[in-house]
Amino acid sequence: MCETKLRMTMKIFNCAVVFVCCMIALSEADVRKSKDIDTVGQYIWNIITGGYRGNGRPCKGLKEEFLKLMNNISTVYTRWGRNTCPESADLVYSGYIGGGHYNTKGAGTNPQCMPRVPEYNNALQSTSGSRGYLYGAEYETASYVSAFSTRNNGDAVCAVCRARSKSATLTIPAKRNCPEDWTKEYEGLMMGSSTSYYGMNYVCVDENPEMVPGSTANRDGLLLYPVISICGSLPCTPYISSYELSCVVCTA
Ligand SMILES: [Ca+2]
Repeated sequence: MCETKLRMTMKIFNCAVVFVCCMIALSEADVRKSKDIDTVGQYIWNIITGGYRGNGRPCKGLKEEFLKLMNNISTVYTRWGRNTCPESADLVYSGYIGGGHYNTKGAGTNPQCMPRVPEYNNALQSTSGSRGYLYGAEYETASYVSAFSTRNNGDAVCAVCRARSKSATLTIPAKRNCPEDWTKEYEGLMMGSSTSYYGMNYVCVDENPEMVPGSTANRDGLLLYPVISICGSLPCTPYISSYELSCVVCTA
């Protein structure tokens, strides 16, 4: 059995033991009669922390197993516009934002976080025939007043981040804060294509964007523009005409 399968089997076994222990606790008469969720929860926690039935059997050591399982839970998101992750997350890799040319048909609409060093597999070097082109991205923020203004034409970067002990990622447009019980990973500016060019998926670019040093030469490629709200079907107020939209990335 390979190591991965063995680890998975162990996890399933551990979960099964926790489940059985919880069932033992829930079978106690006091717990069955109780409608107080705190009482039930305390029984389960006692099981997990080894406090049930003589401090150990059959559940001794489950606290460590439980915490180990919790540490293995994670969720992944891309932090657009930065080389690093927030303190709450580990860096998986960093790279360059890539995608289709702003004014060319046939490109993918979903920007990619391209690794710094690619790996090719028996690649043929050719532009003949039918091929899709993938470019690097530039910030198009000449008229922007914040940190973005000094990044105009800068080559855009990204980081893929793994948030520990979290299981969900949510990007909310037009918000700077997360719902209750969610953790804010970063906030930023909603960016996408210009109304004059081919469409692309919106991305939430960090409010303090980084770029490749010395990259402000205008070489185009995938272009990242601020996105504004337009009144009509979108109600104003509370939305405001032509305001650049914020965004926030949350985990839970
Ligand atoms: Ca550039």
